[in-house]
Amino acid sequence: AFKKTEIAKIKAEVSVKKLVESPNFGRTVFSLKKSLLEVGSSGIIAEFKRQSPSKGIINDTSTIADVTNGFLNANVAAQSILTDTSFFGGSMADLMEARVINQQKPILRKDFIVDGFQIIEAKAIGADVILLIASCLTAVELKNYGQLAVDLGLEVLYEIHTQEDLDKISDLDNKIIGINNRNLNTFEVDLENSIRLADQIPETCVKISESGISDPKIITGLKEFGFQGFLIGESFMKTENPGEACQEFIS
Ligand code: IGP
Repeated sequence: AFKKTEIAKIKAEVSVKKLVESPNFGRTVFSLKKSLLEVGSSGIIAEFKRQSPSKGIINDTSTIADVTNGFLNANVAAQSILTDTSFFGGSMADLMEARVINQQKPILRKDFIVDGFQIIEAKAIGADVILLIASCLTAVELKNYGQLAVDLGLEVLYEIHTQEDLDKISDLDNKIIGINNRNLNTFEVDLENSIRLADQIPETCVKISESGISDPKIITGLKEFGFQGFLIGESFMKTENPGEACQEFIS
């Protein structure tokens, strides 16, 4: 007879095997870094977000297909898709559906990654980039999960909110760093947070400012501090036509 732990291990191996055999697993990913640094890039990573713990329902009418097409038309640098269900009402099905439509720009799997399995899953559902939130993980986990993602050919967006978060990331050089303007505990948004932490990040990194960006003028300002990427959800999603709102923002 098998022990419980042995059964769990076999089950995990079977499901990993399934993921590895899925058609998306072998695809070549689109590089977020490349897309953000391209000449003439809008720098905008537009997020599909139905709801959030801080705002409740943001949009429950727009479909993932419409929004994906709209964002691509607006010439975003990349798409972010929440796959967390309990807090954000997202799903892996959303990401898979977007991947079928989006065959040209990187897709970020936006979720709380706390297990290597989710990284393998990310590749299998068609994501190009995973999010690692420094405040949710230890320095060792950040390193190991980062390495696993790279081994799978994925890119990593390391999200920080404080200097302590930044200090947890080893070998900062050449990494993609996102500064979240929203405090995940209090939900308070402070755009100055990006500016405060900007010069603590090496020049070799790609710098992204996340959350609370509600006006194109904010982007102009952030660019002066070296930001190359801008992660925007609510400003687009709260409108009836997120794609159009994104287009107006960019032009
Ligand atoms: C988008 P906003 O304020 O434009 O909707 O923010 C994005 O930054 C935000 O959804 C986010 C997030 C996260 C969500 C940033 N980090 C971590 C869930 C988990």
